[in-house]
Amino acid sequence: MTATTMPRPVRFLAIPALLLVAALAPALAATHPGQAELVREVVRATGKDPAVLDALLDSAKIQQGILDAINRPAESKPWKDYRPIFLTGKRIDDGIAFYRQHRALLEQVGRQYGVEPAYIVAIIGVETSYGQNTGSYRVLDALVTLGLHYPPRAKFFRGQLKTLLELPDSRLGGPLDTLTGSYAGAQGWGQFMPSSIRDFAVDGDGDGRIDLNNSLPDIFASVANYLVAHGWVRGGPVAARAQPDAAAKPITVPDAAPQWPLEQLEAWGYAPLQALSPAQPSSLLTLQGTNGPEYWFTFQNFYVITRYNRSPLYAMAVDQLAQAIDAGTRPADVVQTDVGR
Ligand SMILES: [Ca+2]
Repeated sequence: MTATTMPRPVRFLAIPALLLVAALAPALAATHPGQAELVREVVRATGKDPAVLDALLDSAKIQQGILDAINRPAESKPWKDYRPIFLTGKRIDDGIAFYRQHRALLEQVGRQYGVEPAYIVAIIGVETSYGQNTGSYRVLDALVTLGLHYPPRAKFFRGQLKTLLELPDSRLGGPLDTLTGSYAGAQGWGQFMPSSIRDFAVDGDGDGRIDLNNSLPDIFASVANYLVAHGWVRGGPVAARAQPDAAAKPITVPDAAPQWPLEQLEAWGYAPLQALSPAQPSSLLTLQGTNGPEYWFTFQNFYVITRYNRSPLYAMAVDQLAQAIDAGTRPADVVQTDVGR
């Protein structure tokens, strides 16, 4: 389906009919199903001009490519196939170069928020290859297509569309109808959805605006703030290899939230390969590695990364990319052997 197949509002009417048209205007003006109600809600919440909102929504095009993208079967690659996509030599080298180029700002933001800067860089690296690929879909098209024309996900995406329309101009990187992003409407170097822009984006450079496409201070501070707001522990471990013994108890967990003190997992037959506090709240993750199953202890900060993207493989890729970037940017006199990696 394309926008040209949608019913269009009647443009020409005899003058005597104008009063009647005025009475029916909201119903006739709606280009998209549910548009009138959505505009009413945004006006109620913000006092924005309904004519401006309607004009924005009228301009939104349903994009088949967006519907195709969301309908693609969810990726269920094993770790051995997922890892090579993100842990490429180029992505690691680019991350090291990026860190070196922006070291002062990254380390200042890292100190301010209590987030190791290599993790800020790694998230930006996995999301958009350090800002090189922030997405070319018009955000308005993406969220109108998924929010108003795709019932299976309408609840979530209509909410994101409503939030986008409610955001003050100072929280958008430019005029709303020019914004681009992923097929799901995520924007900027860190791929923030509108609700994340509303709740977690910050004005790092203090110019009174938040620009997640053009201001590195805003981008770095927003990613750091997102992590902190979801419980990042300054200096805390993320993940560490576990070595099961022959009688190790099989463990499945509902998500990556820490479930047990590390010593409980040890008692069940999983030995750490590096020094870790026995009381450290932990969970256990099993991955299909190149050489068979890999067992990992995961900790609070791993869980926090899964708040950015629910996939544990994503969180593991971010952790390993961050480790590689950290190893490549650490001052030479403090280089240590990272046991177990
Ligand atoms: Ca700013």
